[in-house]
Amino acid sequence: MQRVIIHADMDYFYAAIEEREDPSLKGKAVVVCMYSNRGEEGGAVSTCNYVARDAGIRSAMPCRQAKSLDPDAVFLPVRKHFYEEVSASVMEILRSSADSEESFEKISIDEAFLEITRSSESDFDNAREIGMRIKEEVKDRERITCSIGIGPNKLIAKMASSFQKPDGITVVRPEDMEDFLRPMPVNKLWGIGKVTGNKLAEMGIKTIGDLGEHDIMELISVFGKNRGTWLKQAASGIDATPVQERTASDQIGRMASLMHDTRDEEMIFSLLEELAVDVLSRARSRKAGFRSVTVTVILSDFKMSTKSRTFSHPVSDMESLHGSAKEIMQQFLEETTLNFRRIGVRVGSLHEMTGQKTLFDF
Ligand code: DCP
Ligand code: MG
Ligand code: MG
Repeated sequence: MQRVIIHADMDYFYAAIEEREDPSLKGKAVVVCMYSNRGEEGGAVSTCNYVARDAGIRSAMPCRQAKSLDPDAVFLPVRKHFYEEVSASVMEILRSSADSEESFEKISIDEAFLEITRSSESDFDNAREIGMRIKEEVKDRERITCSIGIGPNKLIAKMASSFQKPDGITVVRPEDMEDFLRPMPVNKLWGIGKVTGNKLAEMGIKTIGDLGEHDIMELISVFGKNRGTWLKQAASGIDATPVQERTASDQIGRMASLMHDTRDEEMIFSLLEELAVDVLSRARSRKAGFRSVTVTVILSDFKMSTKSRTFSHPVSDMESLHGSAKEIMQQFLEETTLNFRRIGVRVGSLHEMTGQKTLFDF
């Protein structure tokens, strides 16, 4: 079956969140800076919005240089905890659009791959519709934009998402893959860094098309067998690597925001129960028992904490899950006076339960 993969990447992520939080920033150049212990002078640009990019400001540039490029730009310090929370919400939207829990792969704070082979029925027009829906949902729920790339594999999807930025969507069908890649500068090929880029330039290879036509034996003699073969294949858009959650394949979890920041126990415990019911039904549909229950809370200061309970043997009943989740939550409530913003429930150390009856089967 023809694979269909989406890569989604948020636009100017940290700066977009700052813009959303303070509408007076709209239209201004916004630069988010990672300040060092030398204070404002020693920092580097983490990211900036597109107004600032028009002035030539870029990620990793010294903040001092950014300031000289646009003295009117607004400089803000990085608020990592806050961005991580927005990231978690975005990832939930993306994960729920993938074919299954397992066909989702977060690759950084603002980007992920999703396989949609099944839900698109391998049709790239359907895939575009799914991509548009994701963009709308991210915009509605988080009030930021993202760019989406769709292709027959991860390599093409990743390169397609950066083709039209910001707020773009680019669909590359298998038959258009080579035309899409051929004219691009070779250092745009995903996986080529500075060192390889420089070596290729020395060899007179400027575009991805040049690389695809280059003698494979020469590539192998310069880069070694694995890397040389990879370069040749990647230049033709060949990539068979699966979309795979890198961590947490041994876990099932869900997080959600409370209606507003609160310590109201009724609100917190009713959401906790809803999450536990959802997690349990997913565990059961995977015929999985579990040996650990973890509760995560994000407080009003955006700090995240987790606590777990471990059982001596795998369980799969509501009482074990919900009962321990409630106990853990009670402990969190006793430990802090802050309001709760988001909560999550997760089960881990999954065990296959095939052939065994669970309490639910009776
Ligand atoms: N980031 C950082 N330092 C860098 C690069 C990135 O701190 N050198 C952080 C800030 C970015 C976030 O990671 O907002 C995501 O990185 P991206 O490369 O996706 O860049 P942006 O989302 O900011 O912009 P774009 O619209 O190009 O995706
Ligand atoms: Mg981004
Ligand atoms: Mg990114």
